[in-house]
Amino acid sequence: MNILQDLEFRDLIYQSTDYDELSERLEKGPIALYIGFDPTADSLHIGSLLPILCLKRFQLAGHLPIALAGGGTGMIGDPSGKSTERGLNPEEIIDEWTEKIRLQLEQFLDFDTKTNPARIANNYHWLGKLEVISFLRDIGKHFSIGYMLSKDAVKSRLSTGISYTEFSYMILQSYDFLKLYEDYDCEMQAGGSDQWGNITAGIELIRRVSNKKGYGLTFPLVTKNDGTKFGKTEAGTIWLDSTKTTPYEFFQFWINTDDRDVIRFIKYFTFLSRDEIVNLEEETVKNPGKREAHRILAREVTELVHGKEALAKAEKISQAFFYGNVRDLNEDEVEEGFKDIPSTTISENEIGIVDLLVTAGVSTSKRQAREDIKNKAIYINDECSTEIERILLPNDRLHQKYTIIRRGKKNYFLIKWLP
Ligand code: 629
Repeated sequence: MNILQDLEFRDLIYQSTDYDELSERLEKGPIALYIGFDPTADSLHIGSLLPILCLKRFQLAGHLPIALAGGGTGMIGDPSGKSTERGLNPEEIIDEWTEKIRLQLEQFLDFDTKTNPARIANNYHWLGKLEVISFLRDIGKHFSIGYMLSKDAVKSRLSTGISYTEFSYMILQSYDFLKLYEDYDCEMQAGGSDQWGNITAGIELIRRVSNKKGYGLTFPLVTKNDGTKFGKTEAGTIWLDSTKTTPYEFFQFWINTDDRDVIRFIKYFTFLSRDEIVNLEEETVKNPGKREAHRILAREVTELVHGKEALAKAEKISQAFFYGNVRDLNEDEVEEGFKDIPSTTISENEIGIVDLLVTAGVSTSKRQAREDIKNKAIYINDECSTEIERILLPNDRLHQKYTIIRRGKKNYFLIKWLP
């Protein structure tokens, strides 16, 4: 299967410039292609993962990926897909974020292979040097206002408002494509479906300035069957930075994929082969209760983003919760696993269980606490605790500082003891 057939099998192609021409060009030999990522936060999130993995797919197929960090465009703000004007962040912050994003992008691509090494660029290097007079004379002249107004990102904002700053964004992204074409022979730009307007504007600029042919490709927006937004949970955005979203949370996010989405996400986010995916799909239809596809999805993506070791830890924490043996977790694992679980700090050296249950919000009243204990619903460090008079002592602490309370099957609470 060639790269286009693979992308098609995975339903990864949303729009492209003339398909037959593109297909012919890709058959001819390696093509350099790029995708841009603006520093709008101090980390990329899983919304960027699909495009990053597509760069990797192209590299694995022998092509030359360029990951572009938008140190310059990040100073302006892309109106694509945004219904309101964005605030401008301070330049020092954007510089810091650009560097972090550059490092994240690096980890997914191969820079050492002799045949088709990946490259990384930061458009601040050229956009930051542009002079307003030459910019307007040399580049601005190629953009008619009518053309710019016809782009969705602008058109949709005319009634609600768009500044000249954001209006100009497409010119900068177009200039990037031209620049990368000239300096790196980069013939193709890809991106999410929201980037189609910017990509085609760049192709148009390349045609006008250099009389050369540019190619464009977009991926579908990742949707979910339940209609909620992909990449967010109640706890917030799923980031690629492990200090913002722990590998355990990351793993859980994928494990919790809706059954109706799981095969589609395996196609989007893993490098499983077509045969493996087809088999897995059959297996899932036969045996949906096994959740084999969910496990494979979570394992593959967590390993891709966080590595083998972090995956092993995430799986260990997940199992401890599932089988009720949190006692086996080491200090690190408790911290990672309980990051988002309600916790209470206790300054006493010892405390009666009924008081503790009320203080920690496990039970709503002392009466309820006694009731819960009698009903065998309370577990201390995953051991059922039936004694109403029990006093929690220092040796009820894991790693000298934690006690884990569970009510029923899966309501966990963390007690942190002050030393
Ligand atoms: C300069 C900047 C370029 C080319 C692209 C860019 C960034 C682009 C953009 N992209 C989104 C972003 O940075 O805003 N103008 O958050 C984001 N992208 C990945 C996918 C996307 C897109 O990084 O293209 O569609 C999300 O899936 O929204 O010369």
